[in-house]
Amino acid sequence: MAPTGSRTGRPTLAVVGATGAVGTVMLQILSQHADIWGEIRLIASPRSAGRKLAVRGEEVEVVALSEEAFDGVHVAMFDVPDDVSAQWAPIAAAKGAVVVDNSGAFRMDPDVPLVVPEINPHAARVRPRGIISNPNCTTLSMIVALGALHAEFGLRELVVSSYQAVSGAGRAGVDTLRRQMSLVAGTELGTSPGDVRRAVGDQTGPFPEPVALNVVPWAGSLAEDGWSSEEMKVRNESRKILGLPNLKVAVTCVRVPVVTTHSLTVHARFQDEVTVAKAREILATAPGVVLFDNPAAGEFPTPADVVGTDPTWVGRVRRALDDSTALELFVCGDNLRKGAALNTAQIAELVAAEIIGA
Ligand code: 2RA
Repeated sequence: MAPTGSRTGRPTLAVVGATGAVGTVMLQILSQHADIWGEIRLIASPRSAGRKLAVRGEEVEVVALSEEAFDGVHVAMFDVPDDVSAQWAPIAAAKGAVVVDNSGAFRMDPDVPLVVPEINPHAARVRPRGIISNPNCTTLSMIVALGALHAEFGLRELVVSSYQAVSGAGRAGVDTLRRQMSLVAGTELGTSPGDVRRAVGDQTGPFPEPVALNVVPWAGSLAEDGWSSEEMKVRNESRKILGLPNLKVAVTCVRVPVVTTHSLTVHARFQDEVTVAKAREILATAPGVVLFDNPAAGEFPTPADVVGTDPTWVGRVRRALDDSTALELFVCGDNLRKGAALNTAQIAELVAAEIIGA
């Protein structure tokens, strides 16, 4: 085993970005999961240094991001903007930490594995740069269910629409929705063109349009030919995780007035004929997936019930009417948990098991 954690002989974990929306959930998850870590060091921008945050029932003081902050760290979970990860993840790795990074900085780097423990846990062991990437929350909100179906039927094509929660855009996204909701609550707005826009004003936060009483067909930045960066992430990451470099993928990303939990409609076409009975059997038994699908009883997943839970929830399972090789699904996943903090923690736990067993 590599050098051990200073307090208990177990690996030392650093949480970089501990004060953000995802960092907060990371600390909750670390407090709920089996206590495998020695020291848990909380790292954030110098602005947050000195704050105390609760983890494992103890108050821990946040230290400022610096090279020394990684002294003796075995595993570092990063949830910071792309440019901060691009600069600091290699520094942490050079100091001997295995970095599990939730930014977009390294996801498509061929020398950085992109890992979902239910699908490709083996990939986490091959990390030439000492960095493992965590997928984007939109990809993660559907990919566990699709990985299970792919293993049985052989995936050929995906056509996806997302219904993304505002917390995907961080605390600013949540603050924006709450502020706009307070401005439109109890009014008759939403009945004439532009009335919502006039009520909420120019402060649309991280979104290009008002999000209260609205849906916004946009997430991320402008990529080539009218696609958004978010849509390209879902395509490229799905291909990499599933090991299907030529998978056909068409995605439209939409922001909806939901605080937390991304939803997606998925049209998935496979190599062979599918049956709903077999698909249901796979989804009902796949690790990390809950099948909740009884429309006759009004039972299907919705963000209001899925938020705060770990699994990928699947409902509305149907065979395509015009293609016996395709399934239609409605999928929900908490974008801050499995979509970010949970998957990152699961990868870190895989690495810890490797370190402890070495
Ligand atoms: C979003 N998927 O929902 C992004 C965050 N990573 O905006």
